[in-house]
Amino acid sequence: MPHRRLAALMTASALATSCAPSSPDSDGPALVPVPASLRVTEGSFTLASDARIGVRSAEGAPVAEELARLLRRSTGYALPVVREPAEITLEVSGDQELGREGYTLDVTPGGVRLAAGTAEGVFRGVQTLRQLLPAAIESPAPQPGPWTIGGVSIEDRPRFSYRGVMLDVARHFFTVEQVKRYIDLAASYKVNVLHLHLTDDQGWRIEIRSWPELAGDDSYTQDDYREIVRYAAERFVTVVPEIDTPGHTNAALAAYAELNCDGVAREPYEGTEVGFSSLCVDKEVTYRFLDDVVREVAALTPGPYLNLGGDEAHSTDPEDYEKFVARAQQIVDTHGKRLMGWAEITSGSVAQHWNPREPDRARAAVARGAKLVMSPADHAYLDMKYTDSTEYGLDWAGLVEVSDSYEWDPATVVEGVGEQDILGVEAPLWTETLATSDALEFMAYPRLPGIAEIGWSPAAARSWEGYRARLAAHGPRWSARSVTFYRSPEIPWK
Ligand code: TNX
Repeated sequence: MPHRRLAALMTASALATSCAPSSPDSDGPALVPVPASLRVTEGSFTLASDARIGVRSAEGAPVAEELARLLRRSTGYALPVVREPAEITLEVSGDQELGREGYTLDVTPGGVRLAAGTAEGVFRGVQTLRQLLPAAIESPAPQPGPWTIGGVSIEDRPRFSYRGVMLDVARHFFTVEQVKRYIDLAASYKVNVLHLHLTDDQGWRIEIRSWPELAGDDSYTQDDYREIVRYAAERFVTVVPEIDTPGHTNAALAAYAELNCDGVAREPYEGTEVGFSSLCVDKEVTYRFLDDVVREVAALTPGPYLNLGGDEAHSTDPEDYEKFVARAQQIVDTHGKRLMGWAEITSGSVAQHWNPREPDRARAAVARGAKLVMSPADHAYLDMKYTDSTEYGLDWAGLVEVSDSYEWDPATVVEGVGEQDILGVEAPLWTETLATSDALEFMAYPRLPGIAEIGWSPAAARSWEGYRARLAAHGPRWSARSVTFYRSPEIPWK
């Protein structure tokens, strides 16, 4: 190995230089999100066929098993999980120093040591470890290797606690299997929230037992939804269910005549217009309906948030809108959840900034004490076309090339809204024009990893030049996972 021989010949001063702090953004391995701190160290580690994965705590064992399952597929090695230190050691220390999601990762010729205060932190670190290994590690079938990782010492923790993706399963329905794949890919980039847009004018996609006509054929049973929640939780991803109200409700208004002010059921809708539907604010049945829906969805949802949408209620009188939201807030409180909604919502703990033309709404939400999730459509909307010849997508917020999706910062995008007002970021994927997993992936990759990095990495640690070089190395990883992605000319693909 020329590398080893070279290392042996190195003088002390050369060694000192090679161990000096380097910039995680441009030197060293192509990690996305870029870690808070990374130092390239001497030597390398090669995973051998008799390697073991060691984990002492019961808490870390499921993460170790998941890592083993992943590495076994592409290496073909046995990789037993043992309850003692081994070639790859995962450690859950209980230490709070790096927060709930922070971790340290050290690769030396002797082995890999990944430590965190929680199993969640170890899981985030495992995503880094995957990216340190050659791209072929992502293959579903055995590959030749060698499985070598350069020496590195990483200390990492997120900038924001909420790093979400939103999937619109209402405009087009996606099966449990399709959602699982979307979760899996996003979790590789340390995304920790899946916001599911479950209802809209075009469809109601979750079974509500007390209102059985809401959900049609293409929808989740309550067991399906539980399975999504369980699968997400295994990856330390929290599901935030959204039941959009009082607008975006044509599907409910078509299923139940009594929900309409005029008592006449609406026709089902398959178009892409927004803003034409509204629940009937003055009818008591509206709140019985909402209470039933929130009760059932809350009972299925372990996460703290319940999202009631609130966007584009152009057919709801503004005074009625306020009345409705106040009642909705009470209902969500009663069922033990925190209300979340789009920036229009006039109550709730968390509001989501989305419309670049309406920064006032974001400022108003902060003024009434809400935290913000930042999803400015001209940067973070994965359904915007990349260029005017992109096959899928919309362009109402402009064309969003990879650089546009990456070059912004949550703490400066809305004047008057700063770091302390922000819970995190989210990349929404609306599906008016998207009907297949290939289409979802084409729009999400490569933009989703950039939004994940904006949510995770310190602002000072990232730059477009560093990012595009690192991102290039992810193309082969996506190919190994059969991900359809957009080969943006902005990225020097490997
Ligand atoms: C605006 S973003 C919407 C959605 C559309 C999306 C398309 C938001 C809160 N409302 O209803 O699907 O634009 O980009």
